[in-house]
Parts: sequence; C-alpha cells; structure tokens
Amino acid sequence: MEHQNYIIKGVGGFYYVKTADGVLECRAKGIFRKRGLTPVAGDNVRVETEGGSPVVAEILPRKNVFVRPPIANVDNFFIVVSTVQPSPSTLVTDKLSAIAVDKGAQPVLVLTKDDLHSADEFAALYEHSGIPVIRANAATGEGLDAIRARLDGSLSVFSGNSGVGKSTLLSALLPDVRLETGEISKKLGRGRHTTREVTLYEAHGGLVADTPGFASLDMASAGNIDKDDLQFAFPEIARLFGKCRFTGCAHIAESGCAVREALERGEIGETRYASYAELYNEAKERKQWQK
Ligand SMILES: Nc1nc2c(ncn2[C@@H]2O[C@H](COP(=O)(O)OP(=O)(O)OP(=O)(O)O)[C@@H](O)[C@H]2O)c(=O)[nH]1
Ligand SMILES: [Mg+2]
Ligand SMILES: [Zn+2]
Repeated sequence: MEHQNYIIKGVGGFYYVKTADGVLECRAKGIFRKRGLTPVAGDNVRVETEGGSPVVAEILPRKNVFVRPPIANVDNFFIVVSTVQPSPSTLVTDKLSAIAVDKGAQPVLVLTKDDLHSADEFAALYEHSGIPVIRANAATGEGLDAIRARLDGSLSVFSGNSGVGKSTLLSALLPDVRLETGEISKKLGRGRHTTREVTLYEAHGGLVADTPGFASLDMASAGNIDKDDLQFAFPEIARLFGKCRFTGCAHIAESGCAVREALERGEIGETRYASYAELYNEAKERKQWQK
C-alpha cells in the first residue's frame, strides 16, 4: 500500500496519525468543529505543526465514511455474528450489510462460536444473498485463511455486536498484537474487556480495524438508506432490477414482481426479503428531516 498519513484511532479529542516518521499524537484544527466535520480512523490526513505541536489540518477526500462504527475508506466490511451469546439477528445483520453495499464496501459475514452451536442454520439464510459467508474459529484456525485472503491491499473493519468475538479473531489474525477480549458479563450484557475505540492495525498487506461492539438497539443510528436505493443494497434483489412488470416496482405488493416471484421459488431467502421489506417500510415512513 502506498504510504499515506492516516488516523489509527481517535480518543478524547486526540488523533493518532501514522506517518512515515512514526505515530503522532495530534489535535484537530478548530476548523473541523466549526464545519461539523469529525476526523475518524481510516481518514487520510494532512498534518501541520501549530505552536510546536502536530495537528490534523485537512481530511483528504473519503471513499466512504461509516457512523457505526466510525471509520472511513472501508473496502471490506466484515460483519461478525456469533451463533449464540449473543444470538444473531437477521435484521441487524441485513441492515449492516445493506449499509456497507450502499457505501461501496464489500460486506462479508463471519460466523463465530460454532463450537457452541452449529452455524449451518444461519449460514443457510445467506445462501442466495450474494454475500460471502466465512465460518471462523480462532481456537481451531477455521476460516482464518479465508479472512486473511481478503485483507491484502485493503482497509477492512470488523463490526458486530459486543461479545461476538471480533477481538478474539483479530488476535488470531494479527500475530504481533494482543487484543483484550473478555467474557460477557451477565450484568452488563457485554464483554468485561470490551473494545473501547476503533483502532486500525497493519495486517497481511492491508489495514484492519477492531471496533467496539454495539447493542442491537443502537442500530437505529447506524445510518439510513433511501427507499429507492435499498433494492441495490441487497445483491440478490439488485440483480433482478428491471425484470418487474412495473418500472419503479418497490417489490412489496405489486403484481408481476420478479423479486416476489423469486422469493416464492425459494431463490431469495425469506429472512432476507423480510429485512428488505421492513427497511423499505421504515424508509417510506421516514420524514425528510430525519434523513
Ligand atoms: N466458545 C467460543 N467463545 C468465543 C469464540 N470467539 C470468542 N469467544 C469468546 O467470546 C467472548 C467475547 O469475545 P471478544 O473477542 O472480546 O468479543 P468482541 O466482539 O471483541 O466484543 P466487544 O469488544 O465488546 O465488541 C470472549 O470470552 C471470547 O473468549 C468462539 O469461537 N467460541
Ligand atoms: Mg472487542
Ligand atoms: Zn418488483
């Protein structure tokens, strides 16, 4: 990868910028706050010296930026889902993957904890989705090569609920880094050594970010997709574009809908379609000012 200055992580108003001369602890120029711009991990930045200290002076153009987790310039968006503890939600998974596609990143599902419960059932839901599914286990090494193969030359992020095993997997993938991982506390409902901030690591020819897990409730703030764009964020629906009887078909109740016909033939997963319909109806209800 061509060397650029980029933000590894931001904590409490400080930004840690990787440069050719090492990692610099920077503040951000006041101009960002005035413009409502927040530098995030993954941002390529220009650093200046102000009063003897390095500051982030400019954010270079972004390929994309995510709100949850806050990170920019993402190529691969790994969605880590555990079979149990916590148990998976298709709606949360499908919303995350749709946001990734909408932002021009490649979603990849990573299923963990298959030693506790079989991953077959959940994997089967994505059979026709066009989204790659990797079963991974840090203890046995299962799936690690498949993940590694996607890291080279790209910026990847591990997202998903707290406790699904993101840091555990990354510790197995990054030989030089020991990440704190933790048992899920029954009281808090999240890991005791839960990851606190988005942090980028160099790995296998690319960059990969560990991120704090979120609760399913937080999903509302993960981002929204316009109702007319939603069909393109589900690969198995996108590939039927133009095949419905009516142009502008929403694939909800129209006759001659190629998407619903594919659903009936079992060529689109029922839970995938249910997520599409739920997100579509949400988007339809959303007021202009909520966008
Ligand atoms: N049985 C089993 N336990 C796992 C597996 N992967 C992770 N764990 C355990 O799950 C717990 C949470 O793992 P973490 O890696 O901290 O989870 P995380 O996704 O990083 O969580 P946050 O940082 O809170 O977002 C730890 O106790 C891990 O040992 C797995 O494949 N099987
Ligand atoms: Mg973690
Ligand atoms: Zn249709």
